[in-house]
Amino acid sequence: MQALGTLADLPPDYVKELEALNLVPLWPSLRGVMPPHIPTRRTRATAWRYQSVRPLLLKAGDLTPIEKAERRVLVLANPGHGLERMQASPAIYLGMQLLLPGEWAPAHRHTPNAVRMVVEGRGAYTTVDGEKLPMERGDLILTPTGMWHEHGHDGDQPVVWLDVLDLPLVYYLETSYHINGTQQAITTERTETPNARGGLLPSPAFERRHTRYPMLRYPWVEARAALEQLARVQAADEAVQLTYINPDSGDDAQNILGYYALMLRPGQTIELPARSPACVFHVIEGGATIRACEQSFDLLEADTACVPGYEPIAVRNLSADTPAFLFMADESPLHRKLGLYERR
Ligand code: 1HN
Repeated sequence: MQALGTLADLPPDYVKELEALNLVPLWPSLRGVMPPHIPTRRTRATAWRYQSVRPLLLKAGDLTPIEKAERRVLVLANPGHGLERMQASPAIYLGMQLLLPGEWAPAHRHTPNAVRMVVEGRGAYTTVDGEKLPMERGDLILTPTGMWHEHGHDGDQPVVWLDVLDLPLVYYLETSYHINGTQQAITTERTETPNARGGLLPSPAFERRHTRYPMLRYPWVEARAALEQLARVQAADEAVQLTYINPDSGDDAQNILGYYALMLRPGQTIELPARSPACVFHVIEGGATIRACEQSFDLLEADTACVPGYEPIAVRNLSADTPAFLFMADESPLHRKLGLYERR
């Protein structure tokens, strides 16, 4: 391939003249922005151990009162992007949030979409547009774009959850902002939210409710039972995987990031093909080895890892006797909508 001209090939006076007019020659940078065959990825395969994060998060609880933090979070930042950018991948933000008994993280709404995966503790709740949602270990709680949300905690032990947001993308698009609110009046309080089950949807007053986000809490007990049921009927060498969907439309639960629950049978290894979106693994129960980018991470309960796009990934259950349960997040809804989704 013909090597392209560089900036140094050009007369300095000419380059200065361009600069003064906000002009840039393309050819010295063309290969950089569009390399041959495979994109340049800043995202590095990275793992965060809960055992290391937890004491530092609890210390943040001592050091910084909730009033001084609003959201007491340690961000899982990918060093490949630079820690100050607070991103795990091009579109994924990850953080571990701590709420102590009696604390309240005040109401706000914002343009980025968020979900919470509950890691530890009982008694906390998130109120989303007036709906009070209990937070139990492994539950997935949605706070979609524009919806009011606040967190409270009636229990007696610290509660920790993993926040997943599409903040890096929304920020890049110069569309990220928030609005503070006042404590929401609770319009819906129930421990059991009506869920889609067995292909059936609640239809109060004989009408199907077509709200944009009909389901805001995906209880882990339901997801786990569905995985076990799928494992019973599916071929032993196939991945036992469920997608968190909007039960009304059948689409992904959110517009930008995709969320999945994965069960690894005892001793099972699954090989995921190289796909364009970056993805995140978080262990709910058991343990798993993630192999990608010539690295290998043994993840135990509540550990989290991310892998850049365009890399094949192997996921192996660390145990030969018990299943492992993982939560996954990826950028595939975004890639599909943009027509960039690729599987190699
Ligand atoms: C946010 O609103 C929450 O509501 C958590 O708990 C993490 C990170 C960036 C921007 C907004 C929350 C966040 C966030």
